[in-house]
Amino acid sequence: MRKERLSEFCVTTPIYYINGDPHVGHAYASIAADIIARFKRLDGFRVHFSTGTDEHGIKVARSAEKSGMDVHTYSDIISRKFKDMSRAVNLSEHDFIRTTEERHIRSAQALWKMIEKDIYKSSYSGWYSARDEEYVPENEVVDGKAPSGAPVEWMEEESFFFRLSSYQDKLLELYEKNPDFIAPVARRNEVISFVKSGLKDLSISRSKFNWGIPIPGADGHVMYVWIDALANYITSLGFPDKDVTSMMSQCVHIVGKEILRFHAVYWPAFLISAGLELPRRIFAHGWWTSEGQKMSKSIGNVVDPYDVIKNFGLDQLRYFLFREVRFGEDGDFSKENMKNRISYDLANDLGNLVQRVLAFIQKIGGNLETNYDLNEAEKRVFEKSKNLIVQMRNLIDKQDLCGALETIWNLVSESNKFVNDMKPWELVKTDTNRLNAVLTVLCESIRSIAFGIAPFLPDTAKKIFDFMDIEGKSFEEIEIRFTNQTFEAPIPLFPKD
Ligand code: ME8
Repeated sequence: MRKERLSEFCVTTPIYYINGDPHVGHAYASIAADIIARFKRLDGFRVHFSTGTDEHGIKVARSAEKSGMDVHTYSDIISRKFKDMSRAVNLSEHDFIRTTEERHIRSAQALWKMIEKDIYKSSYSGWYSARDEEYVPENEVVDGKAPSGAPVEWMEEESFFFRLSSYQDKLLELYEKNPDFIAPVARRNEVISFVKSGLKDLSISRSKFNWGIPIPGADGHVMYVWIDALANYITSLGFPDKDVTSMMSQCVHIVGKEILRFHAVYWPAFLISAGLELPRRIFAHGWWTSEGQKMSKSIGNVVDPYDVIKNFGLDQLRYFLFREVRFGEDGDFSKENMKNRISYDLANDLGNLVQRVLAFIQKIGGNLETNYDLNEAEKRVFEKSKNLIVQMRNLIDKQDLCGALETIWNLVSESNKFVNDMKPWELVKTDTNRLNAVLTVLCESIRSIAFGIAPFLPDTAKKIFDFMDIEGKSFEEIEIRFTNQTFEAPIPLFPKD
């Protein structure tokens, strides 16, 4: 029975700078959040899933200037490209937020008011990296460059500061009391040592520059782009008009490792200062290189998700990104590896299992009887199928997306082996009872597999659901046993050319 009130869950992607076109790195973070959102929805949760674009700041203003467009037109055009990418990679987001929207400006300003007790005015002078949108401490600048390799420039201006230094102990206590607040563990340790090394107050406004959210009551000052950007998460939940406490407490922020500090240090400090609820977890994922090199426009090796989808297929991309590399680690995007994954894991293992079993059932006219006892071998596969979602639940809650795929493919392999061992094409001539048992177990396994892959490969799962005449709307359907089922003749899921 469905629960009266659904449990809540929230997952977010970083909001992307609109200083260039979307590439596979952006698609990666977005698809990760989508997989988690889809899994939770199938598992009966009420899910809030947001993504969007980060449109203020020097970097965007300069890109607009370079393009020759006014910054509003420029923002509309590039933000649209990110929205189109969301469609192209089949995101199921509820909200695509733009930081130039009125609701967000109101929200960021309301947040500012709530942290005002920790804000003071002074002046700033130091090195700024526009590419990272970050001040760089003097001792980290080498040969005019930030640690990220981005050039820095000298800035001097009147600025508001946030008393970050007074949050050092509170943050360390937060990490201590909530060991899962930052994941993976190695990244958590990095954040803890950064905070232990001492926090300086943070400059959170700009006065030499106006492409940003105006600071309430301080003419000539706009918000530092990161305080503006981080506020997107609460804007999306309806702040300041709605109470965001319960969704925030269940919120997992998926971010790239390079922006973990903003999310795991500055963001909780702002939220504590405002008296708002903290998210449940910040998960930092790794970076993709392309054919062994950093993706860069000048090298010309930036992976365009549209090209990959055109050449290999969307579900193929969604599978590859999360099977090839453990989520949290860095990976290399290689076409050769992608071809292999598609050929072995998708076509040979999954495609073949579905094809051989469902085509066989269709050939013998379906109508499987279910009045038999399962023998040991049959029970093993049957139990494994039943446990698949339980195992996945645990892994998805740890954002172990690769582990979840491995678990599914374990069942795919075991099911293929079961077909080879049981030889239904011989049983059809010798033992109808056993044949029914074997085929029913295989249907259970394919159905569980279809549910398991649904968050990762939604189109492929839908095809299997259609072959088997299943709705595929909730994991609860796995509890319904097959009786007298007939099937459509399946078309190959991953045709080889
Ligand atoms: O940092 N590999 O935006 P951004 C993997 N606006 N992931 C990659 C990647 C790659 N090569 N390149 C980008 C910002 N990403 C801020 C965020 S959030 C409140 C504000 C992904 O356009 C990764 O998730 O630079 C990274 O964190 C995100 O895109 C950064 O996008």
